[in-house]
Amino acid sequence: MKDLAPARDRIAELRKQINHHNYRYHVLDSPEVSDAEYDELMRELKALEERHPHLITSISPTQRVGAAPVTAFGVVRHPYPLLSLGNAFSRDELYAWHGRITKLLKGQPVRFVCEHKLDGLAVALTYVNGQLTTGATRGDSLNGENITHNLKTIRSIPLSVAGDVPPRFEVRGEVFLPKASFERLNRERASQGLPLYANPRNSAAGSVRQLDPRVTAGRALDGYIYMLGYAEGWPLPPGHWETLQYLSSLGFKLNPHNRLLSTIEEVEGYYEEWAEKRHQLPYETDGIVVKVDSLEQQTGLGDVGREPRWAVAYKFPAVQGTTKLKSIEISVGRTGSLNPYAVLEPVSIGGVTIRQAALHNEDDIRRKDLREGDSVIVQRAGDVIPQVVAPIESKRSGKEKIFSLKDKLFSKEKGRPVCPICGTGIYRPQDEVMYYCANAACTAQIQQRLEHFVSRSGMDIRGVGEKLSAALYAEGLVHDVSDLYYLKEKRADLLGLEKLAEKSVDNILAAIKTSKKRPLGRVIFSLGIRHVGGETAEILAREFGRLDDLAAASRDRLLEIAAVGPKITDSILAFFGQEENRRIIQRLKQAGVRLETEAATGEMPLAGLEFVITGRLEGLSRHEVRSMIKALGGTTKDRLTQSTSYLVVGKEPGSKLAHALKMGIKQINEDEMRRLMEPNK
Ligand code: 5U1
Repeated sequence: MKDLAPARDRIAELRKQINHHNYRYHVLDSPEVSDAEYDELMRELKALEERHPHLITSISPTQRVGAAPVTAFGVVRHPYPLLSLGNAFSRDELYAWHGRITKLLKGQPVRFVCEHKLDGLAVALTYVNGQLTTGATRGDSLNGENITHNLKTIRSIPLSVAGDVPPRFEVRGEVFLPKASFERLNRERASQGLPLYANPRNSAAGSVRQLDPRVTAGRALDGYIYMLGYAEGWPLPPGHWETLQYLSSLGFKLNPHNRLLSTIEEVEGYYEEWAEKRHQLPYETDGIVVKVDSLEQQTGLGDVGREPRWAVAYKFPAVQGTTKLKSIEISVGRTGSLNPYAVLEPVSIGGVTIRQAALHNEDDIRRKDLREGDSVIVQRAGDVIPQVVAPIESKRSGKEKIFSLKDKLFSKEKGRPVCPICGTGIYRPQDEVMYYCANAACTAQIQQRLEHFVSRSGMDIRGVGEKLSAALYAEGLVHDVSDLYYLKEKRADLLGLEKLAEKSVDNILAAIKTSKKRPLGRVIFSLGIRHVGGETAEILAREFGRLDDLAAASRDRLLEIAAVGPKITDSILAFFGQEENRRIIQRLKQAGVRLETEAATGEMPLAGLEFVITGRLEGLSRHEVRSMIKALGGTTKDRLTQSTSYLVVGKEPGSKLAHALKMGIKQINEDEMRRLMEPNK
């Protein structure tokens, strides 16, 4: 008989390590290894336990599914456990899974449903007599947290479903925070000195598990349903795919990229397609889920532990890695904020070399206890700026340096900390986490302000990007944003700049001219007033109607606006109190930039028009588009009807596009929508 001692010892060692990492991750929020390294340990343990099943105990980390529910929310007992998924980390493992199921199914033909595996929070929604009665997290698979009130704030979750529906049924899905909302949320949290969320998954969980549903409601969460949990006393369709179509017909939101495939080679093709394209998706995904379509075959295959045999998660290559934090440097933002960033020993993560990562503010660095010279876990999440997740404390030598922004920027010559670009003194406003350069004329600030002004979410001046705005400034053609509108007088100087030819110069001048008619909310946002983001700018535009009225507003008047607190008020007053800013606004006005809302000028170009939106728009959030349409006299709806005037089609459109084609509803893209928004000429 073979000696079992080595396997037993290795299993014990792996369990110890995994339990330690679970504790660091879930309890201390201070991981020492990347997700990929953790997965590797878990995989080795599972493989050993499969080979030696008599060594499995109920307290092995492999037997645990999810975390115990937080009782503050109330506990929901799931009538059927919410299973988790086994993983395949390579092509070989996918084929091994396929081999196992085809053997068990004795060579019967199998069809597969492929879906994206979202990095969010798994939820179960129960409907009784067509009404949403309970929404719960997975919890420990049998008992979840009751988060009904919070889930009800997510617009894509139907509160009721009509028609021929089972008297009691449960659907399961994933709630997530789209990447853009995740970045926005973290930016806001950084400016408020709050701890940042490490990834969209944590932020979705954090947003849904709020005791106050109003907080959840403010977080732009979304959700896809991925299966029917159960349907009491109801004949089920024979396959998962048809069940999904049925759920879609009831109004549940399904991922439009789900696909029904006939061979494992096609499954592999689906995986490869999305391994490549996943960074273009508006949400985070860490792999695909492959499910056997036939429910009869699913039942035949059954479960192993808490994982169904009939499904597997085929994971994309890791997006975390470990490297060295060489130093922490400081850049200057458009408001003069001094932004620390990490300079890393180059590391390849998911095929992209990462050299730098955002660090947000000094408090965040302290909270994470990041030190110059540390070994760190770095994460890349799609288009999101790479982040340093945590230091690996166990790898410290003692030579690592604790970071202090003031020490870093200390000038011996001047005897105090100074801006790294212009050498002017720095300051930290009361109750703020950021330090600022005190010189509004600092070169770095001006360049950043220009870049912000011309950006897509700003005045959207196509053709004037980062490089050209830097060149315009360096050549002395533009000193502040208002100079852009006088460039036509300097046409000859533009030729040759950044290799610009006649045609490009014409296009740029035309784009600058077009931008004169951007809605007032955009103009306010583009001015770069500290703490005034896109949404606040929209609110200010609606509230005041004219930039002059906003500039003249008193402290009391500003504080009357619900969304404007003392911090934003102070910042607005300081901005318009500066002579230089008033001069810039005067020049914008003289150049013909519209500084009033359409409502203020009586123009309502969208009056009487009804819009439905599908897919992701580039420069605007859904919320911004809706409020812009409303401000211009139009209405938005969630569903297509005969009275829909236009379907606005963004990137990755959903099933509405096909419906619009069938119903003969006109479709327009984002640019066409913007053109409609321009005032009647
Ligand atoms: N898309 C998708 N995600 N996901 C997660 N489908 C899906 N199915 C799951 C899980 C845990 O579980 C079932 C296969 C039971």
